[in-house]
Amino acid sequence: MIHISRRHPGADPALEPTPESGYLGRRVFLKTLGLAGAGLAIGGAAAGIAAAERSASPGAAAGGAAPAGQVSAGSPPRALYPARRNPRFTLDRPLTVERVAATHNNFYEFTEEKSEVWRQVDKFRARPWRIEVAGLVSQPREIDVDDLIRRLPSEERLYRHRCVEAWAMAVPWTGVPMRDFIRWADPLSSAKFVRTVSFLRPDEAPNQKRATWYHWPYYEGLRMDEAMNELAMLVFGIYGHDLPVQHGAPLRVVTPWKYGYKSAKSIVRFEFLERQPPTFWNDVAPGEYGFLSNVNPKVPHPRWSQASEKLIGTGERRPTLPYNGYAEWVAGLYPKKTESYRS
Ligand SMILES: Nc1nc2c(c(=O)[nH]1)N[C@H]1C(S)=C(S)[C@@H](COP(=O)(O)O)O[C@H]1N2
Ligand SMILES: [Mo]
Repeated sequence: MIHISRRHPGADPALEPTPESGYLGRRVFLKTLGLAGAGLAIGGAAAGIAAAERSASPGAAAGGAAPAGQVSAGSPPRALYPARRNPRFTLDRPLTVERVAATHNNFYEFTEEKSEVWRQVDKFRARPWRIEVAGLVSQPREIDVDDLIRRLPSEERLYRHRCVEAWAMAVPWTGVPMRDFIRWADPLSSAKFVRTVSFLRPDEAPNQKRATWYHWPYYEGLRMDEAMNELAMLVFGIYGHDLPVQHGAPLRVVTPWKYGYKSAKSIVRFEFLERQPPTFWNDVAPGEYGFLSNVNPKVPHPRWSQASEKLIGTGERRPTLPYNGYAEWVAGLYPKKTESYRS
């Protein structure tokens, strides 16, 4: 965010992405030991599980159907991949090459260096993972991320992604419409905003330990009408398998009409609020990053133009589209014409 004029090292064909951490691999390992679903305390078992994950073949780790009997009690086993592709969302550009997207990331909890994030995630454990629902809801609760995912209707969508730094990509996300999650969460009518809080684990994310001048954990938020918009997604997969850590495993927000920093990764808590919450980047640099942060070619960042964007991988330049090309879905949310990313 702070750094703009870097080359785009994600385009370097010599880079190989990290193998996706395979929760299926881990589950298969637990099942082999007869421990699946036994609710074992992690601790001593962690090293063995991590080793099993590392040795799981990329094929085994690449998602696919959860074998019957390996989902938590109470959730019907359901194949998550391939998810039905929603034909309403088409692209005006080719998909970004998977390896390019997986090696060019903003994830400041690990490092500020985009080309290095994927190399710094080995200690991070995306499962087991609890999601907390708090604030103005009929009943605050906590749920295992896989339980949550299996309760909601999932689909694949091809979306553009536009970082405020003017790089862009186009990827196939697998996830659930955020509005279905919100209906499940059952907020009170007084809730006008939903705030997301990302993980805080300095021992697993090197920059949380090192860069203590940031206000960890990462916190973001949306207005309720934005979160209820058809476009807003909670994403758990990409390119037909679970998110690798660098893309925000196990669960992240995706709001394609907004600059990328609104799409918070690795979320542990959703809070429903009456008032607009502070956000991480706005607190870091209030003059540069606002709450709404809608993609707008006409409003330059104070330090660079937003008129065009550069596609990672190919380096192609394209004109920036209002709302990143999604005006049809969201322009009605913002009656004031001159609304800017700082408003
Ligand atoms: N928790 C967290 N979420 C985050 C970020 C971050 O640093 N931490 N960076 C944001 C920014 S600036 C962008 S552009 C996107 C990048 O997503 P990607 O790496 O999957 O392309 O994640 C967003 N979500
Ligand atoms: Mo970004």
